[in-house]
Order: sequence, then structure tokens, then C-alpha cells
Amino acid sequence: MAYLSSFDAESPASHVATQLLSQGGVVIDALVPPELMDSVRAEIRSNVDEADEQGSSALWPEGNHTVGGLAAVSSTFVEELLVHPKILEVVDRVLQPQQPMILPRGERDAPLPVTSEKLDDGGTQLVWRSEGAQAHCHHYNVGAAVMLEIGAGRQDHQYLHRENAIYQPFIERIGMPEFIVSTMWAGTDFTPQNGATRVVPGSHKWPEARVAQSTEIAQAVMRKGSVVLWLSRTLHGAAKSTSDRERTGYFASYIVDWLRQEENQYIVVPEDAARSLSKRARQLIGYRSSPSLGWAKGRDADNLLDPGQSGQL
Ligand SMILES: O=C(O)CCC(=O)C(=O)O
Ligand SMILES: [Fe+2]
Repeated sequence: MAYLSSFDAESPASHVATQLLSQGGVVIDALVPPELMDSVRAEIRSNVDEADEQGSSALWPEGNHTVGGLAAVSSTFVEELLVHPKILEVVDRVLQPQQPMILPRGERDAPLPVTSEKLDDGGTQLVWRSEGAQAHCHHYNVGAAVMLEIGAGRQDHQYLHRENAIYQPFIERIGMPEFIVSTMWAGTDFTPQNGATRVVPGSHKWPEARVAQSTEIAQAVMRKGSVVLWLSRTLHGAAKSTSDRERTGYFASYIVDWLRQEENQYIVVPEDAARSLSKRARQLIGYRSSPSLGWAKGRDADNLLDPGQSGQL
């Protein structure tokens, strides 16, 4: 039987990140108090009609509950889970941004060397030198931030899938630096019966077509307040349920800034709602630009809601 390594709240983020990169998935046990999860669910209940929680897709059929745009629906989710420093430090270590959220800015902050070569007509051509470059991105953003609640007795396992599938067939699977870290917070205990996320350790290094054996599939069995993390190429999926209780999970992915966000944060988190968030949360939602992507003339690159300078204009 496969299993996931488990860390605790005191474990250094560097250890968590090393294991995540080597195994493709890890659990951090009891990273926040369980009561905090009740606050998140209560905030969602007070802001979202029950009818709007009903699942309606192949991935999330009727009987399951889903809520999108969590960053606009639960301030506890945003300020306690989404920007949890331990998680952000792990993501800093895995996605290696030029502008980390927690780690000090290092050499990777240096822009890629670019030279200006002379053309024979008197003009010039920019030539980028990528040798030795370490950063995977300028910064990272939220891909999606959603509640995924497995209904009591959900009949089928969700298909095992890789998060990178949302960008298929447009990007190459092999040879890309890591570009997504997914997190799933346990809003209730995650048990073998109630649909704890299935994760296949090591599958991030498998060829695409290799099919998992049941003995290779682990389950993120964890206490309420714990979190499971996995990578873009790690096979995973929600499990079926034989329980008479729901399994509530809060999912957030972190993606490199140069890929389009999976869930449209500018629609689900309107500007007014974004203004009420902490700076870190606002940046993660996407109100931040790199020198070349996402700029808005006359707005501040680190806080696009404020006047300032971003982009080349
Ligand atoms: O709910 C889970 O345990 C995993 C969900 C998932 O991977 C998805 O919906 O893409
Ligand atoms: Fe998924």
C-alpha cells in the first residue's frame, strides 16, 4: 500500500518542499486549529445560497457541493489558509519565483541576462541568455480557490488526473520546470471512507501513459486542519465515499505568473472585494504584474489597484 509522508506544523518548509519534489505529494498534519475550518464553512454558508453549492459536472456530480471564488467568500480562508506562511514558503521553494512571498529575495531575483546584438543594417536585436537561470517565474498566482465537498455516499472515485491537464495539449509535459503546486485543506477529517483525496506518490515522474495500480495509490487521510500538497504532474483525484457524512475540502492551487489562471479571479473576486484583502492575498489573486506580463498603464506593478508604474508604457 502506498503512503504519503506526513509533516507537522513545526517541520521546516525546506524539508516539506524536498519531500514534495521527490514524492510528488505530502501531508502537513494539523497546520491550523480545527475550529478555523468551521469558521470557513460558516462564512461560506452565510455568503452562498445552498442551491448554488450543488455540483453539476462530471467531475462534481449532483450530491456533491462546490463553491468557487473562495477568496471573495471567506476571509478566514484567504487570510489564514491561502496565505499561510508555511504553505507560501513551500511554494516559494518549489516554484522558485524571482519575487518570493516569504523567502528573502536572492540571486534568482536578477533578471535574465539579455544582450543587444548589432545588426548589419544599424539596428539591434535582443538576445536572451537562459544558461544558469534558476527562476521558474517572476511571481506566482492562485490558479483556483474552491470548496470541494464530497457528498455522503458519493458513488464513484473521480478519475485520477494530473493538474497539468488544464494546459494540455498546449504545453509539453516533459521538460517544463515545475509550474503548479496544489493544496487541499481538510475542512473535516479526511478518512478512508469519506473520500480523502487519492494521490499517487512518484507518479509525477512517470511517463504520461503509465496506469496506476491500486497498490500505488495513497489516500490523504488526515485530521481536520491538515493539508495535502501535490505537484502539476502528480496523479490524484477525489475518492468515493461510503460515509454518511460529507468530506469538506478547500482547494487552492498556486501557478506561475506566465500561465493563465484556471479560475478567473478577476470575475470571482471583484475589485471591491480584492481591495479588502491583505497585500499578499491581493497579489496572489493576480493584482500584480511582472515587468512584461499583466501590466496596466498607470498602475503599480505590485498592487495594480493603486496608481503607479507597471509595464513599459
Ligand atoms: O477533492 C479532491 O479530493 C480532489 C479534487 C480534484 O483533484 C479536482 O477536482 O480536480
Ligand atoms: Fe485535481
